[in-house]
Parts: sequence; structure tokens; C-alpha cells
Amino acid sequence: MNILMVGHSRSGKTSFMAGMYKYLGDDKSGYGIRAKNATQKRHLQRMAEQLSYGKYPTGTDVQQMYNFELTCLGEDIIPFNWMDYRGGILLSDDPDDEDMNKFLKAIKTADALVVFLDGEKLSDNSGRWTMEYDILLSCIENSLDVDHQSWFPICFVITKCDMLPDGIPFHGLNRFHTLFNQISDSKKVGAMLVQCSINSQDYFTPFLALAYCIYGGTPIYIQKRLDSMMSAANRAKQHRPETLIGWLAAGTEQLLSGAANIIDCGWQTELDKAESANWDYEKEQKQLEKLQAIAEELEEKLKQWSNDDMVTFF
Ligand SMILES: Nc1nc2c(ncn2[C@@H]2O[C@H](COP(=O)(O)OP(=O)(O)OP(=O)(O)O)[C@@H](O)[C@H]2O)c(=O)[nH]1
Ligand SMILES: [Mg+2]
Repeated sequence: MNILMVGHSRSGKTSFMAGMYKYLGDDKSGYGIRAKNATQKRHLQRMAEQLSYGKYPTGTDVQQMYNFELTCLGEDIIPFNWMDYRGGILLSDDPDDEDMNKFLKAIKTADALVVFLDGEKLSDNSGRWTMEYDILLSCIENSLDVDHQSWFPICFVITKCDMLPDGIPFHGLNRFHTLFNQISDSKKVGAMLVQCSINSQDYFTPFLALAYCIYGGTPIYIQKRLDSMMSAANRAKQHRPETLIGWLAAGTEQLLSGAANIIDCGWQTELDKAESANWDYEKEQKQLEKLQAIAEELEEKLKQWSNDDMVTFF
């Protein structure tokens, strides 16, 4: 599944991702995330380590798609791509900007959005940031226009809350109220709002956002995997003999293959193919059941976080 971060430059996207990796990277004691690409892993580890010394990542010049696997007790649960764009493209007025085109494409194919709102700007009552909010709103509307195959989650993250006094009003949110109401009335989209602080001590909140995105994106992922399992099962059926002569031929082939194995020439018989497809089917089914159980557990966690006023749903 594709999770896309949307937000203006310096709104805190990359810092959030560094915090997410610091909290969850390679954690085998509960939920964790595993970076699948060695270069990206080194980069994330460096960012997470620097965060411990209070050093934030540098601004993003080159957009990156990070390939992760969500894990639970060290076991793979679901792969996801986390896209980090340079926020500068939102204010780009160059129609030939390649990154802009890629961004627009990504917004149409995302399975979940994480929208970043700079808490400092949001608490400013001067109305200076209205244009920035309107650009964000139009990005989100672009994504809502897509006919999503399943319920679509959008997580709004108010960043830099450690720099603000507790309970400060976020005047800028007024600009988003119409959208929030639209989302509340919709059965196809859901939203969650969360306040976030990323610094050398606080980096837990990204887990809440990730949990919401994974929970929301799971049904469509399961459906896609079931579809490919069905076609694999059909392929296996074609390899399975159905008549007596077919079974006899398959048996002879097995015997020949046994002989072939002795001289190690790796011959795979039709029965082997059918059996391995069956085995994969069962393995896959178990994996999907595990994912379903995880999605239910995440749903419970989300309810609890909402009861504890850590998140707000629309
Ligand atoms: N105190 C505090 N500062 C933050 C937090 N998040 C981000 N910052 C500050 O905001 C700056 C910009 O954050 P980035 O994560 O680079 O922002 P970005 O959205 O990735 O920006 P681009 O890469 O330009 O799109 C950081 O260098 C930090 O100084 C936070 O939670 N708390
Ligand atoms: Mg960045």
C-alpha cells in the first residue's frame, strides 16, 4: 500500500518519518517497521540517531519512496511504501516541474494520506497562511475525486506542538472545517486529527498515524491478495490431473523426476507445481488471517486513543 505525506516545506514531514523510524525501526518486541532497502535503512538509522541529539533532518531536495514492512514481534505483516516529497513543489508555479507531475500522479494512486499542518502557523490568527491552506485543500480534493476502491483514510498531523503552549487554539483549522464536515458525512473517506511533537524525547505519535493508515488500507490490500490467490489456485488446478490416465502419467513423471533429482537436474513435475501452489495458498491464507487480526487490534488501539483524547476522528 502507498502512504503519501502531503505538506508544505518545513511542515515537519521528514522529521516525522525520522521519529517514526526512531520509535519503530527494527523493533521486534511489539510493532516495528523494517526498511527493505539497505541504503534507505542506513539513511533512516542516521536520521533517527541524530534526532536523539536534537538534530533534525535536512530539507528534502530529492523525493524518496521508502519501502517498509510493518512487523509484529519481528514477523512480517504488511508491506507499505511511505512517500516523502519535497514540500516546495506545492508552491511551484513551473508547469514543467517533473516532481510536480509525479506528485499529482502519487496523489491519485495513494491508499492513504498523511497531511502535515505546521502547528506554529496554525495557531497564528493573522490569516497569513490562507493561501498555503488552500493549496493543501486542493491537493486533498484531488485525492478525494479518485474513485477509491475502498474506504480512504486521511490523517491530519499538527506538527511542532512541543513549541506551543498547551491548549493553544489552532485558528487555521477553521479553513478546514468544511472539508472535515464533508469527510464526516462521507462513508468513503475517514479522517483522524492528531497533535505531534518530534524531538529528542518525543517520537511516539507517528505510530498513531501509521496505525490509522494501515488499518484503513488493509481491506483493499487483503482483497488484492485474495484476487491473486484465486488466479494462482486456478493455475494450480490446471496442473492437477483429473483422469485415471492423467494420474498414471503424473505418477510416472514423479518417478522419473525422483531419478532426475538423484542427478540433481531440478525437474519440477506438474504435481509439484500443483502442490506448491496449494501450499503457497495455505501459507498466504494464514498470512492474511494474521493481517486481519492485526487490523482488528489496531482498530481497538485507535478507539482507545480516541477515548483518551489522543486523536480525534471525523
Ligand atoms: N520543535 C520541533 N521542531 C520541529 C518538529 N518537526 C519539525 N521541526 C522543525 O521543522 C524543520 C523542518 O522540518 P522537516 O521535517 O525538514 O520539514 P519537511 O516538511 O520535510 O520540509 P521539506 O523537506 O522542505 O518538504 C526541522 O528542521 C525542525 O527544525 C517538531 O515536532 N518539533
Ligand atoms: Mg523533508
